[in-house]
Amino acid sequence: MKTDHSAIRKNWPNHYGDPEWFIHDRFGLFIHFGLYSNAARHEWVMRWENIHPDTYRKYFERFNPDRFDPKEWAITAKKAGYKYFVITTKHHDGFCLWDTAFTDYKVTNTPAKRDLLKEIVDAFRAEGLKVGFYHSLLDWHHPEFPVDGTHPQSNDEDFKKSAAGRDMSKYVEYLHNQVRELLTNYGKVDYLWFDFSYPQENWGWSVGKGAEDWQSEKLEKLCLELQPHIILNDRLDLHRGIQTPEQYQPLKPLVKEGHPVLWEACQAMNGSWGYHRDNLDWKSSEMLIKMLIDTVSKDGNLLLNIGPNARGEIEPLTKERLDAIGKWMDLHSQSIYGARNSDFVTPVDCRYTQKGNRLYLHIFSWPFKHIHLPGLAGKVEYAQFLHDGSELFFREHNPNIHVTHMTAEIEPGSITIELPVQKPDVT
Ligand code: FHN
Repeated sequence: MKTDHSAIRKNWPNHYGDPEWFIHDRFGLFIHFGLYSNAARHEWVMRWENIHPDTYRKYFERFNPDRFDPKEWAITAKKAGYKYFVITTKHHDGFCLWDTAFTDYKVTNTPAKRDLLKEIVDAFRAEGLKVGFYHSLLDWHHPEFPVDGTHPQSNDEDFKKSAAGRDMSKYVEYLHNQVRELLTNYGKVDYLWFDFSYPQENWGWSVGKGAEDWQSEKLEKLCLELQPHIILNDRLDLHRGIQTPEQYQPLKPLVKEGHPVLWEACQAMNGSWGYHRDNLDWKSSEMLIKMLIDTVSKDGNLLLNIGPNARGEIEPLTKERLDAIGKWMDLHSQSIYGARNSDFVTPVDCRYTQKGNRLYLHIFSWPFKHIHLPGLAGKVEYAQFLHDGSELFFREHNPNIHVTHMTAEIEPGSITIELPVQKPDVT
């Protein structure tokens, strides 16, 4: 069933910004870039390898992305069809990608010596993409962040003893101050992506932290005072905002407490958000295109990640996929932007995306000769193949268009379309 957007809007927090741009844009770029990019073994490398802060500091002392070109990033993102981006301002390791006044653990104190966040925001804004900030609630560097199971030194009993008296309220003051700084000094920010609360039951090996700990209500209020149009994700543990299924595709449009909600699947192209030199778990270009189609066919957004390497480059395996997605979007973005799910029954191994009275059929596995489209008989004036045949374009009640590729109805209530014999190359 087509989700009732009026129901979504009724249940959208009315103190949040208008999400219309988000619903239209559908496709966002997640960027994980920081000291872990130098380690090149996942953004949790400090925790997974229990790296002591003194050892991890070598990445700080050597952070100098000499081939960093934010304009090139922004142009590449635009060509790939992205409409907004979400950049890691600070990840769990506590390193700040901007010139913050609240810590020395920041990019302007590394050999990079520049406010990279400002350069990224300026470049992407110049290409017309909406601005999103990822901001980690966790902070393994801050001296008052209570050591928990996520912390790289959570196996170090002496360290945990020395950290016993940490004051969470002092850390939370720091957290709120930095969010204030980010939402004050970088112009219009459209989307804030907090990450992540973890009540005890989710992370047995941590002390667990929730909305009370982060003073989430106060933090949310601060964000909306500074940027009244902003939208937030659901990871302040307030159970509202953009729902963020991670690394999986929901089977149908997301519903929460009986009503449809706005959601965005966040996905990495391989098994790592931060650059990982050895990660072989790459999704193919075709799979990524199908993920985008699948997400929109369920009335959701896709936040597809890249992890630039230590030199600030988008490396070849990522670029190859972005180029393929861009080629497909160049031909078919009209079936993504402003489109949504359909209430027509979807044929096997296909997806529908719908925009007004236009229905787009996306063929995920190529049948031998015919596709059976239930429920369309008498509803479609015509159909035509667009380009590579990976979609059909149905426009209802528009007598000015010629019928093509249609065979006679084979049974009441359905139509069958005849496909070219050869499966064209989708990507
Ligand atoms: O721990 C982080 C992880 O490193 C990454 O940033 C993802 C992206 O959604 N969020 C957390 C895991 O849920």
